[in-house]
Amino acid sequence: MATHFRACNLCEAICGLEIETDGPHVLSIRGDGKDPLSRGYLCPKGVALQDVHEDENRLRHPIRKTAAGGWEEVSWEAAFGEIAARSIALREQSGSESVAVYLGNPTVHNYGSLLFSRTLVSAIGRPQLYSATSVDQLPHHFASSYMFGHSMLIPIPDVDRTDFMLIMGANPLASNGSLMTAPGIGDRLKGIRSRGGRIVLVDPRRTETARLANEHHFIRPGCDVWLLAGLLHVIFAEQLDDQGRLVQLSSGRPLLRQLFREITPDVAAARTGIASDTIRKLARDFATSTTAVCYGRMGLSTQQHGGLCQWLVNALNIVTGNFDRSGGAMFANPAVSVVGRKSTLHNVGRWTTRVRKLPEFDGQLPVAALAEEILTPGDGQIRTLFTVCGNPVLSTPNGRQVERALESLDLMVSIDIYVNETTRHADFILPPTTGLEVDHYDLAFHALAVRNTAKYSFATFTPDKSTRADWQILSELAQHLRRGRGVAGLKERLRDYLMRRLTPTGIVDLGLKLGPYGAWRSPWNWRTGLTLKRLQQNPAGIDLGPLQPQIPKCLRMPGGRINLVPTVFSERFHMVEREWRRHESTARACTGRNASDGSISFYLIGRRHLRSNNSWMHNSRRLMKGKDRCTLLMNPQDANRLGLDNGQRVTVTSPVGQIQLPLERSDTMMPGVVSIPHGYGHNRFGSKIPIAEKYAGASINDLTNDLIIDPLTGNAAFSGQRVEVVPSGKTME
Ligand SMILES: Nc1nc2c(c(=O)[nH]1)N[C@H]1C(S)=C(S)[C@@H](COP(=O)(O)OP(=O)(O)OC[C@H]3O[C@@H](n4cnc5c(=O)[nH]c(N)nc54)[C@H](O)[C@@H]3O)O[C@H]1N2
Ligand SMILES: Nc1nc2c(c(=O)[nH]1)N[C@H]1C(S)=C(S)[C@@H](COP(=O)(O)OP(=O)(O)OC[C@H]3O[C@@H](n4cnc5c(=O)[nH]c(N)nc54)[C@H](O)[C@@H]3O)O[C@H]1N2
Ligand code: SF4
Ligand SMILES: [Mo]
Repeated sequence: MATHFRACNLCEAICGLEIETDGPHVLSIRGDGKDPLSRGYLCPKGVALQDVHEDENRLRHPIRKTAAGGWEEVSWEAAFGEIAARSIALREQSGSESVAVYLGNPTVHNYGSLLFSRTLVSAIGRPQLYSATSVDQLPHHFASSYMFGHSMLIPIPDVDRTDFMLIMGANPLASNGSLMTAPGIGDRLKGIRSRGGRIVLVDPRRTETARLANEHHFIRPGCDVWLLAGLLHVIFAEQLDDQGRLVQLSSGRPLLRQLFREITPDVAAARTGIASDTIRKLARDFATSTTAVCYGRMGLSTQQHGGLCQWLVNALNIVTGNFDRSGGAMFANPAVSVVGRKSTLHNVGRWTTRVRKLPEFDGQLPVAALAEEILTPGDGQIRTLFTVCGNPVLSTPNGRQVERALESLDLMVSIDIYVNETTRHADFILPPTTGLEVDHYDLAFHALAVRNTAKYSFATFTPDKSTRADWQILSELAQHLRRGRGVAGLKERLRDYLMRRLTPTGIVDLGLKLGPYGAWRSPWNWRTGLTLKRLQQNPAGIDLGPLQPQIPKCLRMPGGRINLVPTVFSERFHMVEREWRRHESTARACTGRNASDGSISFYLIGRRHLRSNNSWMHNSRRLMKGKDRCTLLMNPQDANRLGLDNGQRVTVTSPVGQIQLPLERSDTMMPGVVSIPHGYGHNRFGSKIPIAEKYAGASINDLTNDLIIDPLTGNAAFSGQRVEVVPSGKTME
């Protein structure tokens, strides 16, 4: 028997786990009370790591699609060889822009794939790069790049020291926090209350998080920009803006004041559905609180005004002085830095998608355009696709179209642990070791955490010699793909060679030594500074203290100051404002009420459950058992108008598709708004995940329209799309 310590890699909370094993078996998984960040917290998914580890349906060998459409095992060598031969031939025929790579969410939860995905990309040449970023947090990166000079300078709410937290479009009690690594967030939020502080939640659903809030306000989906503008209006009008150090450290304040002159609380109230007195009071409470922080997440990013929202969240924190100081929004200072020296300010629009001409950001194209780029004939049409830890059929808009697109490819290769809704379209699936079988240092989430800590996790189990980690697959695949490219890319080859020799562990060792707490930082540091070895001697992790002010040193802006009003945002704001005024009467009628034909149209929003993890943990019985969670939530008033009972099957229709699922009446929903969780829809033919199939549910993304995006950033706008609901069996006119 042995006890192991590691960080959970499933979500952003990176909880410390204490795992007891007996030979190859897991005996128990508990929260590690000594972990300086999670202090013993874990959620049910952490325990379910055992289920992923033991899952018989998880792939352990590479497989190849047979001519009859079945699967056969192949050796790694044969798989790499054949993939490279076919891919190189296709690339020679149609150019490297006909190759695309999609990186899914778990890439970020695995330091090997995070470090080596670039190796695959550069070995292909200049493929079209897509990722889950553009169905998620792209607006945060976009705002950070324009305001602070680097897309990875993401401000984190200092939840442990704040006296006032305004939470918009996030449900940390279900999600465990995002762009806010804060394990045990429930206790941290309770901490605000017990210090005498306040929590205000703004969400079209009265969520699990509302139970911990002092106030909850329903907001019309997609209208947060007006609330934020209204708050700033009041703050400027009543001269509640802070005159401290940030005035010198930022530019554009007069312009900001000017921009929201006309967004009075009455205007904001009419547009958001929140009373004007509430808006006024919220602005005053926020601005006069000793410390305060506004935190806006998924619900604010995945909507048509995602970019504007994240800009205004930052602006609100900055002008009230709640930025880069304890209790406000702050930057982490992780042991391995993720913010390069070079600004990302100009990493935008250097190329575009072919069909809709959507601009690139930081090297990536919006994934809402992936399917049309595959399906539309012409020069540069995508014919080869590599997916790495991703399930775009369920996680990107217009899933049925994505499915058709994948089916039409000449070559598709998936690095994944399951045959699922996406990978079943692949010609090859290359399964990596995962979870308890891999070692880990969290490059991404230490950089987004509410406290500076560092932790290294050894692999709990030594994987079989015949298996490969994600980084090894990426690296070997890259080596094979490079063979067709002659001497070109010598520099990249050398870099790949060095990285391969170093391995992810060696790279992190270097990062730690050279980082802000590192042994190579200065001659005085070498005895006590961080090295991988020293980190490994502390299996629970090392505490590096609370967040510290980082400005102006951390900024990557040419003038060394924050830009409060980058032109792209003010221009977009003017445009949206003009559009609203032009359509004010129609826009106001769109409160999810009647349409002329008698059917009722609703705003659609998504949700998460504590026992879910995007689309891929539905094969764990311990997580899935209990009542069906893939339901349409609807306010009882609306259900009465449609004559719908609890549990009744309903048909939901959007301009791109139709699904059926059971109705759940719930007064937690704002009238006129309905909610469906994402990540379901496992009923597609060919999936090989039995438990998931039993709890198949339906996919919200069979309804979401790929043409509805945030035009500023290219992020998918899932929230606030329109759907119609009728009892199943009744046909729509
Ligand atoms: N309508 C709607 N759509 C959404 C969202 C929403 O709220 N509403 N949320 C969006 C968000 S925030 C995100 S992040 C995306 C997620 O989008 P994706 O990343 O595309 O989807 P996941 O469901 O996370 O799929 C992860 C895949 O990785 C595989 N996998 C798991 N572990 C490993 C591993 O260690 N190695 C490898 N190689 N593969 C692994 C799984 O089998 C699965 O196929 O979905 C987005 N889509
Ligand atoms: N249990 C669990 N945890 C997870 C995940 C999971 O699938 N399951 N996924 C992980 C991932 S990849 C991510 S990115 C994070 C996301 O973490 P969060 O950002 O906390 O995401 P959600 O829980 O989807 O909460 C989004 C909230 O926004 C609300 N909302 C929708 N539209 C609007 C709107 O227009 N305005 C406002 N104000 N609110 C709106 C929704 O009702 C919902 O309550 O969670 C991570 N953690
Ligand atoms: S909260 Fe996230 S990191 Fe913590 S145990 Fe649950 S899934 Fe793992
Ligand atoms: Mo996400």
